[in-house]
Amino acid sequence: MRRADPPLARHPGIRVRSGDARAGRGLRIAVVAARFNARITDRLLAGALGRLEQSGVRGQDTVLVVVPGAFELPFAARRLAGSGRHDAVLCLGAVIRGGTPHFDFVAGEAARGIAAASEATGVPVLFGVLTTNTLRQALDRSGGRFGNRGADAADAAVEMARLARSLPRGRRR
Ligand code: INI
Repeated sequence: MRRADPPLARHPGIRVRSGDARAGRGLRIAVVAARFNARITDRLLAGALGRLEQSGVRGQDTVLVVVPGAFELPFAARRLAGSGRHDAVLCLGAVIRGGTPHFDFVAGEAARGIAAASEATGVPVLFGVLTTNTLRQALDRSGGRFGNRGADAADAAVEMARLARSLPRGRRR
């Protein structure tokens, strides 16, 4: 737990649990990618798959599911997370604001549904969905000057999958 090391130095009795984003070997990760705005989501996907490979996740342990748009991400995420076959589900999409309220419905439902899929299954479901005002902003965040949110979400998937394996499961309600 690198970032919190200084505060912990004063509390030596505290046990820390955190996941290591570089420890992907042996993890089974499902990736769900939206086709809408494919120019952007292809870049997010390339970033995510590259980062998963770098972290040690094997190709045979990775499943890719493609859905039409961000609105459909929660459906696939819920099925995959509930299957018991994946340690984490990584959702990738790009919602770019147009001139109508459509953006708010698609982005809002994607976020709500992805969180609900994780809550319902106890499996980490990651939000690698760009919500931007312009195409330029989306390009900047999908392998441009502000990094690649797909790769960032892949790091978070590995970290959370590792953390999930180390945390107590608790009683079922
Ligand atoms: N889907 C996206 O992934 N991004 C968008 O920006 C978008 N916009 O703007 O319309 C979008 N719409 C499609 C939506 O996700 C569903 O696929 C469609 O409504 C069918 O349910």
